[in-house]
Amino acid sequence: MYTASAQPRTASKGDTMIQKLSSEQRAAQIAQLDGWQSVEGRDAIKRQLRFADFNEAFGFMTRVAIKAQEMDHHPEWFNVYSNVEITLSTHEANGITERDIRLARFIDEIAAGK
Ligand code: HBI
Repeated sequence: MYTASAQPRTASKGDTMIQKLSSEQRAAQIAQLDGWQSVEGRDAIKRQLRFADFNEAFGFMTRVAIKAQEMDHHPEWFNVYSNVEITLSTHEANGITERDIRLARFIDEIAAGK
């Protein structure tokens, strides 16, 4: 359950950023990402990442957390030691939107530089 964020949300319900992608759009966008796959039985995408150690994994999570807060769009994630599993979906749209793709692209960029 999300609490309203401190900043007033600029996106209106009609905002394309929070409109669910069509299955064609979703497939095309996922194809351009790195290592993401659809979640079985849910309109969401997930990716597993492995780092050198816990410090690297948590440093990565910190960078993603800062970006997520900036975007007001947050991942669902799970971390055990050097492994991070991330799932992205837009809860307000109950599916994948441009926000998820944008955050996934950011994650791919910083993971590539790890
Ligand atoms: N993160 N993944 C995701 N999906 C949302 O719908 C969402 C979010 N972070 C913040 C947020 N929505 C807030 O804008 C609303 O809870 C008000």
